[in-house]
Amino acid sequence: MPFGELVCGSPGSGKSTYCYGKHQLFSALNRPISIVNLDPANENIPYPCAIDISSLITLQDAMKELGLGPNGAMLYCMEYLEANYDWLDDRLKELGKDAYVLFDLPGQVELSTNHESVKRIIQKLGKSGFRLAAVHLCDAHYVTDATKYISVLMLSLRAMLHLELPHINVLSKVDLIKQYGDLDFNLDFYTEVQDLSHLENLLSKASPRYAALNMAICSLVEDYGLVGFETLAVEDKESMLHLSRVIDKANGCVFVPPADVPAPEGTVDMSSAPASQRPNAMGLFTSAMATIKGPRSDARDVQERWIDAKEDWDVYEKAQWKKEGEMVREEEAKRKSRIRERNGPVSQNQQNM
Ligand SMILES: Nc1nc2c(ncn2[C@@H]2O[C@H](COP(=O)(O)OP(=O)(O)O)[C@@H](O)[C@H]2O)c(=O)[nH]1
Ligand SMILES: [Mg+2]
Repeated sequence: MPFGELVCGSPGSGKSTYCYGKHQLFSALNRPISIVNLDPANENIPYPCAIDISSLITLQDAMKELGLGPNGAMLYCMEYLEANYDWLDDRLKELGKDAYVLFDLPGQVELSTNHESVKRIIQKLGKSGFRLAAVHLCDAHYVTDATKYISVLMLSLRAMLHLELPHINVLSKVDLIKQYGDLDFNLDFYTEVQDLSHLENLLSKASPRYAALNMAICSLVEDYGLVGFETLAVEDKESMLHLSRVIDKANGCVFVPPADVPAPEGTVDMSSAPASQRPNAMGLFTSAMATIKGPRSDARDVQERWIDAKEDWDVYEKAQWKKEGEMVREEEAKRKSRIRERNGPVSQNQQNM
């Protein structure tokens, strides 16, 4: 059964960068991954693209042919894709049944909040067997200001109600948050969306005329009780791994490597251990339902890493990377000296093998 993510969010929220980061992570983990670019305005695509909407239609074509502006042309492109869904379906089938597909959406928010084409494309994907989760990226910059935070809550809620998918809201670029100044509350206040009445003072100060309206929006968001956020710093491996676990859990994906794929280096071979000690590869449901624990799984850890002790952590991680680099170099030198001992002097070509 193919699984996938619908990566949405405003322009510049980090969608394409996230897709590229996830491609690197999954490739390193030997997990299959394909990326479908559905943004006809995406010119410099950073990741290897399995399917690109530009081979069906480009934004420029739509603007030129129909005399539309960029926004209207974007909506037209999505309607065109919906009308030519078979084009997408044929290419997705070529990726196989075990594909894991990221759909990189355009940044126009109306596509995930009220325009119907993307929603109908999602329904068609569902009918052809796809298990999708929506990953909605919101720039973490929004939490530095109470009124902006309200707008991102509304946007997230609207997207959740419209797309009707398992949905994960993500505060992206959390590594940059410290540079926007001090937060009024701890990060977990913003990620958990528990008691928005605490925002009242800030909202009355920021825009007294709209304080009542803002508080009404807060209570609406609270009444639904749907919105919460994960965090993401795309270059932080722990952050990417945590988000991947959350998404796997949301769309019910449990990755089982194909039988012919070698286990990653360092995996302990338990095949000859008694059954009571071997990991239970059949217990898929248990692992899907397990609580997600680990570094960066708690907003308080994220706060410490990127806000409270950012400089100390930067120094620590740099030292760790240096150590890792030295270990890799040492291992490589040992490997080459083993080859030399075995074969006598070797050519440059053999050394590089
Ligand atoms: N510091 C930092 N920058 C990021 C992160 N994710 C994306 N960016 C930057 O944000 C900008 C916009 O990203 P892009 O992926 O093009 O956004 P898109 O329009 O949503 O596809 C680029 O300059 C990225 O390098 C992140 O996690 N941390
Ligand atoms: Mg993009």
